Amino acid sequence: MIIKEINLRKMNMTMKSPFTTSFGSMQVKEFLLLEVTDELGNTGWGESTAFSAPWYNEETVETNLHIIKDFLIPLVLNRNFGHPDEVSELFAPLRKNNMAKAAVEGAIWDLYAKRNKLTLAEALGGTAEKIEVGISIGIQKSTVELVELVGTYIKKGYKRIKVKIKPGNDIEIIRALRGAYPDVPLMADANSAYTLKDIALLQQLDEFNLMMIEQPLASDDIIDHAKLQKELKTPICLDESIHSMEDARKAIELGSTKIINIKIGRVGGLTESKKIHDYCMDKGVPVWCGGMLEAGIGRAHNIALTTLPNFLLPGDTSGSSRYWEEDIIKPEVVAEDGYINVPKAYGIGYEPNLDVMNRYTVEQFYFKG
Ligand code: OSB
Ligand code: MG
Repeated sequence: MIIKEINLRKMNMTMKSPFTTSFGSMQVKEFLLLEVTDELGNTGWGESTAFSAPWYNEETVETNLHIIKDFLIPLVLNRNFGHPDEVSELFAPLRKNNMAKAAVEGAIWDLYAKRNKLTLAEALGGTAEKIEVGISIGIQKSTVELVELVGTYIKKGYKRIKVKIKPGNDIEIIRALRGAYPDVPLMADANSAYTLKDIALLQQLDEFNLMMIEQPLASDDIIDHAKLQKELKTPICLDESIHSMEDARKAIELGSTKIINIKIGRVGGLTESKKIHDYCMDKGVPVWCGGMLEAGIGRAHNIALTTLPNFLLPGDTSGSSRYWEEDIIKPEVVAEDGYINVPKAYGIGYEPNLDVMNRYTVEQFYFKG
């Protein structure tokens, strides 16, 4: 499989509503899309999950553009790959920039699956025909509005509700949600908003029977999380702190986390995601698939990954219509009663909707081998 052409697009789409975390609010989503073509004319698609500004991690759309154009594309163009696992090996000498690497690697995984007449799920070794999904809800203007909004998503059948918390916006909202919905599978994501000074406060969450608390402490920490976990009944799930299977191993060995959120971009691609999945499965640590407010291409990759057997908890991969007026794939991703059916078509299983895609493309770069 020789990579002969790459088309890189910079996209700009606006979400239906702003998404607010402990860092701030976003509604406009800029991101990169990649289409790779092999010597036989097969194609594969990848999406970068870096945001416009470096608040979730250090990468941005512009740093990804630089790394992809100036370092990654020169490595893959004209190269003959036997298997997509070779891509992350090839990228290993370049430090970090995981979201940039994952976008290129993801496109090559899709290409490989299509060329070999496999679904991406099959190429990864996944078997589930449908996946259970939850929803991640940003910080709202008031607790009353949040409780009402959560109610609408429970009615739609989502299998797990995640809400964002931050200091001053935590115990009260969880108490209100538990009061209104005593039995719903509920969890909270802090996006690193707390420190060990908040142990007593975080212990108050223990009475609400949360499935987990996601990334309560610093994005680069695994030591303090281990201290915190010893003081909490609620399981800790790490998101921002995990960039590789080695990070997962260390965090699990230290007792910093009992559950891992796998995001393909954050860990540098599907090959590393699978390694984390396999390691966690061996250790009896459940994983779930996180989200980065993806458009259709990235969402399709998340669905394929989630078919692996240790994705035991519902992830953040909701239907397209939860984010977008119109998505860039056809058909769009549909979540019904908390399930997404895994597509049967080869590769990511969805076609690019070129009309829609072109309308939201602000810049294109073409590379030929
Ligand atoms: O921490 O999981 C997170 C969105 C942007 C950045 C970080 C996170 C999130 C979400 C939303 O929680 C997940 C989604 O719906 O795609
Ligand atoms: Mg998170």
